[in-house]
Amino acid sequence: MPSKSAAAAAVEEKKKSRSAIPEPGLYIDGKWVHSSGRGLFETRNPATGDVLARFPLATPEDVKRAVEAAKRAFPGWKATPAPKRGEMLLRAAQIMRQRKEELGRLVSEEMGKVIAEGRGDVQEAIDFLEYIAGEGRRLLGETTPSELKEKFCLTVRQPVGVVGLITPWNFPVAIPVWKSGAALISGCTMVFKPASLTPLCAARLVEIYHDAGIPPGVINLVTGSGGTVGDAIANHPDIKAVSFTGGTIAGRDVYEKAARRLAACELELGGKNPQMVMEDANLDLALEGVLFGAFGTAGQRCTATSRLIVHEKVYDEMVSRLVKKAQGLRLGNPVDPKSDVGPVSSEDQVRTVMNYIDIGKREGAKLLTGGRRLTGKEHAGGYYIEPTIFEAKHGMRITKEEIFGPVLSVIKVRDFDEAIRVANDVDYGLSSSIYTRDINRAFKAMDALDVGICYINAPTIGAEVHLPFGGTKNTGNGKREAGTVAVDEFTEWKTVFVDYSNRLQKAQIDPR
Ligand code: UN1
Repeated sequence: MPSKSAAAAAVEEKKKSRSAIPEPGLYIDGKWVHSSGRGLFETRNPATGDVLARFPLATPEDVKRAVEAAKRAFPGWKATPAPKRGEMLLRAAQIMRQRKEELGRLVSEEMGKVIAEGRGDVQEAIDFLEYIAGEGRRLLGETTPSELKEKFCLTVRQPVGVVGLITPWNFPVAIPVWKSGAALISGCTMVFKPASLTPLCAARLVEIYHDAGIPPGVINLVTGSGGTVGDAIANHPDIKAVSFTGGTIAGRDVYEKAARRLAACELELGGKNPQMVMEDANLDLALEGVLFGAFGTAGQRCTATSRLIVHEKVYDEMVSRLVKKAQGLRLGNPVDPKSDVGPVSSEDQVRTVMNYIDIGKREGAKLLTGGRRLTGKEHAGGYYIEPTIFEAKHGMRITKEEIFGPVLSVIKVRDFDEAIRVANDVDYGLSSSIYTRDINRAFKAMDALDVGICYINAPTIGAEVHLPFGGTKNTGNGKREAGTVAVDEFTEWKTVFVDYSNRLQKAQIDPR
């Protein structure tokens, strides 16, 4: 039994180690502040279970405070010339570039993607900031002739006001930047709620914006649960647009709440992305593509390949080579450059993915490789699931529902038409890919696939920021992020008629 002083020392030690864990708080009106509540949650490294930081479980009161700050900041930010706003975004990109290694590592540690992809996440954010900074010198409107003499017609984009951004954990830097970069260049101020698995990445991003000179109140970070903070954002009467990336159920809920008060809403939800391999494909290339598409980011991309649809003529060869390759992937700590695949993001995610593996087995899909959670010494404390491949029949749940983990279903088809039919026969429509050397088929696929993104001879993942991102069906609500349309969700058109005739002219009524 330890002596009293040893026990006291142990308590002291515990306290110290507790206080060594950062607690950044909320960022409201340009300052890191306490929540009005006392609740905290932890963010952990999914490879080890180590606690990285604690953040407030913010209250509806905190959201109100954040909205008030954003409202106060809005007129000044709107009045800031858009090219000046762009300069600040460019500065943020420069800071991010300087801190790329540290941030990439943090992405890896907090979210669990392998380090090369952690750096990629940050690079995607840099790319977008650089791209959208230039939009500050465009934000183009139209001029067009009037039907009347001495009258001038034009359109201008106006920022919608305060916006709410609700972001996921799988791209903890890139996706918050797609949304915040587009909102900022548009002249909006914001309340930003990051996923509860990756608030530390969000806090770093906010610091970078702060250091880049974004004024107080323009960005406000409120951490906590979707049920409390997300709801308060979706319901707040002064939040004019909500941009959400996440699951379909939560997305529909946000959409309904925003719709009730006629706020704009942009959703980017799930996917069930197919890679099709035709009999004339370059199989080596198709093989590399599917390994990256299905098991990159441990399958946790909205764009991840979750179905491999293979022409019967090349099926056996493709599948046997794929299984062998998948078995060679090294599952390990994501910060180790030798790891090919990292852990999934949380215990919850383990449960969901393992449940789908069970469902696959029960519905008669043939497990070709993987299927286990690894808990041995090398993987202790982490959420590791083996790259898993099922031979499945189209129609099984594992071929229709989003799993969001390292689980791939392979499906045999007779021909191109069946491949397209199977590819389209799901409730999602985000990404897709076809491997073929036949240019006619490539173009036919491009036309026939009911999706937002289509790759020819490339995997389903890896979209570039200067093109629109999003999907059809249950993947969203018809909107797109990034690309030339990135500012659409954060701006409204104002149509202006200037009559310089000095007389009352009546459109539609004056004689022609
Ligand atoms: C996502 O999974 O939600 O296209 C985003 C890609 C990445 C972005 C994915 N550039 O795979």
